Amino acid sequence: MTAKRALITGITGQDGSYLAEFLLSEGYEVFGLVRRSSTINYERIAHIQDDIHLISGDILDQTSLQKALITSRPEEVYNLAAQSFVQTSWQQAVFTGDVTAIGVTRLLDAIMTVNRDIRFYQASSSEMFGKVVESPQKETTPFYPRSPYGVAKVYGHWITVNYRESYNLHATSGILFNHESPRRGLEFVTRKVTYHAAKIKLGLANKLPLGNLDAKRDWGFAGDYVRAMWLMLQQDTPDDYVVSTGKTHTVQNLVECAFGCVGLNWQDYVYQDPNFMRPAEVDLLIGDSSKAKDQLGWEPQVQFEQLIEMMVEADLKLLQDAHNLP
Ligand code: NAP
Ligand code: G4F
Repeated sequence: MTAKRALITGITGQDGSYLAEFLLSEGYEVFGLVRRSSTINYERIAHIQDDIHLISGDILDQTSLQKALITSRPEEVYNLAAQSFVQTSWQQAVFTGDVTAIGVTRLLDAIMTVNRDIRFYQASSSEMFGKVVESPQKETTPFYPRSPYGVAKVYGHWITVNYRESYNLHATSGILFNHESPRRGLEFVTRKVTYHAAKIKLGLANKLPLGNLDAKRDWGFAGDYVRAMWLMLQQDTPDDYVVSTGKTHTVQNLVECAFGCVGLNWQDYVYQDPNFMRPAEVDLLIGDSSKAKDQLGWEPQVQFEQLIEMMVEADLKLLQDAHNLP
């Protein structure tokens, strides 16, 4: 039997790297769309680079998407490409819309042109719930986005639903709550905190500026969440699914946990910096993923405390290696 083929946009990102690993372990031939940059940023996929195929392209460039589909001939496409940092979306609102919203339509149109049998996954987000109108949030909870990023993701979600209903595409939207890992970008709050806790422990820093410590998030492990993406595309019928842990913690809980891992009192190092406050905040996210549990058989394996410990340990090792410390 020939291997199934999958194309991942955003393969150089946190989720793209875990998803590529997972699909390889399932016997897939994996293709990844990578955009041109003056320095190569393949750190997250360096260990599997010989096992995957990278195709040059950009979610902003329609023709490159069509060519990528023609070259890779995938059965499944996972659209993970996005300007994914909420804070930046206020500084670059139009760009965020072009990449994170209209990019989805470009890719769906390319699928319409090249092969309508391709199964499509859209990386939707709990940021769409924003100023939440009910808790916990589930598939039927109305959206109320609070950032240009959240607004762009709402567009991406609805265009996916619309192409499914208009053209009968196997197009699915995974509404994923925050998920983290040692590969998380340093600008996101979990990684910023675990990296700084490790740095302070090793005597390489002595301060950590943060924004809103009261915001609550439903944080899970990225490795668990990419499995849910794949399970969605194995269903006969496309649909929308919430993926979450069902537990919520404040940013302060996160800080306490990370500094606790290295035996330090967070209050000696953390201070509030207005530069990290947002013009509009998402105060509380907590997801109800019972549909994913019932229909996909998906459940998270890694708990919050384990996740933060894993990230702190990885950052300690990273810094020790980089600075030649025992
Ligand atoms: P990430 O680490 O920021 O990765 C984003 C990826 O998109 C990178 O590979 C990036 O490439 C690529 N990209 C950005 N602009 C592009 C463009 N114009 N053309 C092609 N590729 C482009 O994000 P992530 O955490 O892995 O998240 C993956 C997806 O899930 C994103 O769509 C995100 O919005 C969504 N999501 C994430 C979470 C979460 O908690 N992580 C939750 C819900 C939804 P470069 O490496 O070249 O920058
Ligand atoms: O880690 P964050 O930047 O993630 P945010 O905004 O929740 O977005 C992430 O999760 C979404 C899913 O819900 C994804 F769609 C999105 O792509 C991204 O992956 O911030 C989390 C919370 C916020 O309330 C923020 O105000 O932490 C608060 N925070 C407090 N101090 C901070 C900081 N966030 C950052 N990045 N940096 C701080 O210093």
